[in-house]
Amino acid sequence: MAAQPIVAPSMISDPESSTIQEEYVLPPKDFVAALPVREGWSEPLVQYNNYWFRPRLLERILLVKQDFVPRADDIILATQPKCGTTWIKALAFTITNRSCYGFGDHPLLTRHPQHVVPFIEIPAAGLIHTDIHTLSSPRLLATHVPMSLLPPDTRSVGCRVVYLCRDPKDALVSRLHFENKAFQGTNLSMDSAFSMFCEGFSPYGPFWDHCLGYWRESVTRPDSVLFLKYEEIKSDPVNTVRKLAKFLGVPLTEEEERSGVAQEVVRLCSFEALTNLQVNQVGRVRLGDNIFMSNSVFYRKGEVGDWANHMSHEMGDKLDRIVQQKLEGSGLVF
Ligand code: PAP
Repeated sequence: MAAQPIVAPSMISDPESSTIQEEYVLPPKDFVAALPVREGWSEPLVQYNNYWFRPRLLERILLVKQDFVPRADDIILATQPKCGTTWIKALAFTITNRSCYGFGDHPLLTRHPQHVVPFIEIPAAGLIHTDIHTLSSPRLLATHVPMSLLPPDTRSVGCRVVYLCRDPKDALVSRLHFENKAFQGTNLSMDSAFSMFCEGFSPYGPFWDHCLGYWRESVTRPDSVLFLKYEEIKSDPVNTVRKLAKFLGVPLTEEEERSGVAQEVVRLCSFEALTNLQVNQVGRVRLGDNIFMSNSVFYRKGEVGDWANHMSHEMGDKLDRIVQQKLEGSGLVF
């Protein structure tokens, strides 16, 4: 892709932190190359406006911030990686398209959830190149971008955003497994991943700031931003489907309630059902021009509390204390 200049105001403020950082008018590659860099994860990360990113992805994020034209009826599924992106993609896709497909011949029986909802900032996500600008409305899109780096017009035009977060301990364990499995040659230990994560150094981290940005937005604009937790969906998936359908403007009808549509959606999108399908066991997900991940890498255990099998209770308590302190006064708790 040809480098394009980032035309941006010289100073921007980040609502998720007190950081004020200068933005330069430079081609993204050069701009990103000049940012602070730190090693530790499968690839060095660069820091921009308080957050840590893979350099190539940050280039994309900067371009998207400039080029993405949001539409009022866009639905954006926002997550930090490993917090349930695959699941929320499956649920939102099934809910919003339920008038088009029956459960017997549903696209999710033959397509990976990552393929049916494209990422805004990751080009060609999915098997086929997906140009999100040519998708018909209403578009269902996904992003890992922090609230402060979403194109500002997503707020002004009133796009609906569903944010899904997860207990940071489980998100960290999931991240560690993903890094070691998906990126050849990576062999990170729990100890080193833990200390980096606790310092706020992780892809798209600090974890807590990412959550806080969307949390605050959901408090001030509850009609536009729905804040969900992985654990809540696990404990009451049927109610989550109802809540999601209502928020997305397609509430379940009485007839649908009677015929158990919410239960069907939950079943189709469940970890057990998806991992039993061949499409989720073999093949690859395209996540960028030359980046492929095996379809199965997005499924591991799909459980709440698996952290206890991978870190000590002292570590768990320490991370809880850090997160509690960072979220203090916000009303958000894990
Ligand atoms: P991404 O953000 O990189 O796209 P994401 O889907 O958030 O990936 O992360 C995968 C996690 O979601 C895995 O968690 P685990 O490592 O703790 O097991 C994966 O198992 C879980 N997951 C994927 N699909 C589902 C599902 N249908 N229900 C519940 N959890 C799921």
